[in-house]
Amino acid sequence: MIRTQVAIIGAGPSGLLLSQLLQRNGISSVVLEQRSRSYVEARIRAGLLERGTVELLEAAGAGERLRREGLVHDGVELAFAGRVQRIDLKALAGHAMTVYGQTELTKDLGDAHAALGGTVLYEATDVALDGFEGTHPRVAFTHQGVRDEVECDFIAGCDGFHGISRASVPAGSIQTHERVYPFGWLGVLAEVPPVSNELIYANHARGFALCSMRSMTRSRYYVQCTPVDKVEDWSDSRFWDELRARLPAGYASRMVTGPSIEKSIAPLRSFVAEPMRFGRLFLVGDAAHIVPPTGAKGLNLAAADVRMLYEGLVDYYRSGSGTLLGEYSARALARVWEATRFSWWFTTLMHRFSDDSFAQRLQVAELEYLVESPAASWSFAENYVGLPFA
Ligand code: RFL
Ligand code: PHB
Repeated sequence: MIRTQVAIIGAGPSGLLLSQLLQRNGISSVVLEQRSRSYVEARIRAGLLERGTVELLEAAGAGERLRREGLVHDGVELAFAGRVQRIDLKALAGHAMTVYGQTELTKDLGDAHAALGGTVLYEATDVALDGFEGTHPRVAFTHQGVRDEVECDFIAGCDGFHGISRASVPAGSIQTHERVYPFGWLGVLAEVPPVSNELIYANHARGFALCSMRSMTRSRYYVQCTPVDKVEDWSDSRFWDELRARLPAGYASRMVTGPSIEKSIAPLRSFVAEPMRFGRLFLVGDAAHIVPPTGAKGLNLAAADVRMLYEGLVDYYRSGSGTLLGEYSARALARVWEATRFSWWFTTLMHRFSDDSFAQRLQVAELEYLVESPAASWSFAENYVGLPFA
């Protein structure tokens, strides 16, 4: 039996960041992760960090390489109807975004955590939560063939959309809201210089495309695909042809192509579970909510949850007051719904849903308004860089 203050399920960005922040404030935790460390660190996902996320990583002592290697982007480009328009995020909303891969961020957090002597039990299977509705929460698990248990004050469910934490809550205590979009994103990573210095979000009659990057020599590109497409359907040459077809001519002719290092398809969905607290169990990050990647909000929302929970836990252990912890669910959900709205809106604006020419013309009209109207550009920019914390 292991005794700790906070049991954390999942060693993704949410779980590692929370554990690290608690550790630096003298609060003990044990992280239980079902996969191996190398598997967790190889998962290619997000790439774009809000300023608040960067600050939290620095507070966790995991921001040194990020400061050195992260690419600061002051703007983004929107391509539609044959034109390209830049939105100056820095000038409009006062903040830039930082390009830094989730793979690198997870490695940095893992290293910082190990350096502080934090405990992560990788390949912990059959995790089972109990007692969180009372005063003695427990988490049972199997590690290296031995069944064991963590006794704790609180459980943080940081185990992603398919995790066990949300599934452990009695059905009558939780409400879920969901929108599944009729398309996916096919993503390719390639060792080629990015086509532009900034990200390009493209609305095209053939479907959405996104040009992102991981460094000045490594590009991350996406095209909208059907929900039934398989990675095997997409040879590298088919992918590059499709991407070029969806970009303005200047970019298409300039784009450097090369063999893919990774290729994967992600379905798109919006999902929110309410509340995010059940007695002594708190849901954090993708365990509680999913946004489509269009707004680059998923990882940033997870970090915002971590910030609020960590503040509540520090306050609880310092002052004995449960007030901030009691506000966790409402505070986190307020931000979650703002980001859910923005991600849904930007997804709806940029993707092709059907052959409906009326809908396509409306998208172009809205994009024209977005780039021409200072008020509309400002609204986009303040949401994209991340709304301020209350
Ligand atoms: P994770 O990363 O899913 O980690 C959960 C961890 O829990 C483990 N786990 C379990 N452990 C023990 N027992 C169990 N029963 C368990 N079940 C699961 C898992 O193995 C895993 O290690 O959730 P977390 O930490 O909340 O982090 C969330 C982010 O990973 C996610 O929101 C982002 O990747 C979303 N996202 C993006 N977010 C951004 O902010 N900016 C972006 O640019 C961005 N781009 C993206 C994205 C997600 C994408 N995909 C693939 C969905 C681009 C894509 C294509
Ligand atoms: C990425 O680089 O993977 C990325 C960037 C912006 C998004 C989504 C994904 O909106």
